[in-house]
Amino acid sequence: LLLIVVVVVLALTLSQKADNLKRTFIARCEKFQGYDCQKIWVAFEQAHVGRDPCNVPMEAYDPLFAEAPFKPACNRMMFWSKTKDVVHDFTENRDCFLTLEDTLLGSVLDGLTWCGKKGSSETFSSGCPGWKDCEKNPVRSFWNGASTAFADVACGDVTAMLNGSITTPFSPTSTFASIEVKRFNSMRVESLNVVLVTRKNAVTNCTNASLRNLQEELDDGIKYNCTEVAESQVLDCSSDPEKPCGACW
Ligand code: N1C
Repeated sequence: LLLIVVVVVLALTLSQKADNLKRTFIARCEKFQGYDCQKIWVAFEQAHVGRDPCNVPMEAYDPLFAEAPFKPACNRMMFWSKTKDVVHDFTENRDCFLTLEDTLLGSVLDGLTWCGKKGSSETFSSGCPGWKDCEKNPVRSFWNGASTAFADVACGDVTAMLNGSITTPFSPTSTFASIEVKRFNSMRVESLNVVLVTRKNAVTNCTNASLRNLQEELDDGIKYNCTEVAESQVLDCSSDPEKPCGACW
């Protein structure tokens, strides 16, 4: 009897997790005005439900991206790599810049894990492949597709916050390097402005070798700038709404 109870409780908690995912999805979605969140959920589901969780291509999310498109915000678009916490601390407090996580789909799925299973019509939120377990897992394909679409609409002066505390701030395996930079189009993008976030024990500056690779990757015609900025200065600017965005660094 005890075994049956344990099994039932376990089954309930597992299935509840997927319900939680839907609740989180809808609740986060409803913070945005003018969208049909049920319809967006259905478009999200169709990308992974019933599929082998290691065989979800990026294109599976095209109907989802069509339902809630990424709108260009010229001169305000912010990209990042290995600086997730500081960049979002900044964008949450100030309206200067917009990251992918500030868009509907980016904010709805940030930090979540999901997958389907062959022969099942459910969404699971545990027992899913990790980022590196297989290339075409649903989470990775979503971020690859979303990063592609977000970088495709980049325009004007674009900013990227990179991490000055690591030896390779522009890492070839990052989403920023492998996808976003390659999508910046000189017809739309005027310049790329790197904000290299440093700490007291900074190991990197703007002369870093990986940043030379970044400049070479850029489409001809896109201007490049790099500024070393102390993390404390970024955080100060986050907490000082009076300070004009242009005076942050
Ligand atoms: O691989 P990264 O950084 O270079 O990816 C960051 C880059 C940003 O400019 C975003 O536009 O790619 C986009 N992006 C996200 O917005 C995002 N939100 C959450 C990429 N990945 C994102 N995640 C998760 O962070 C994702 O699950 C993956 O595992 C990390 C990648 O972070 P990174 O290596 O610091």
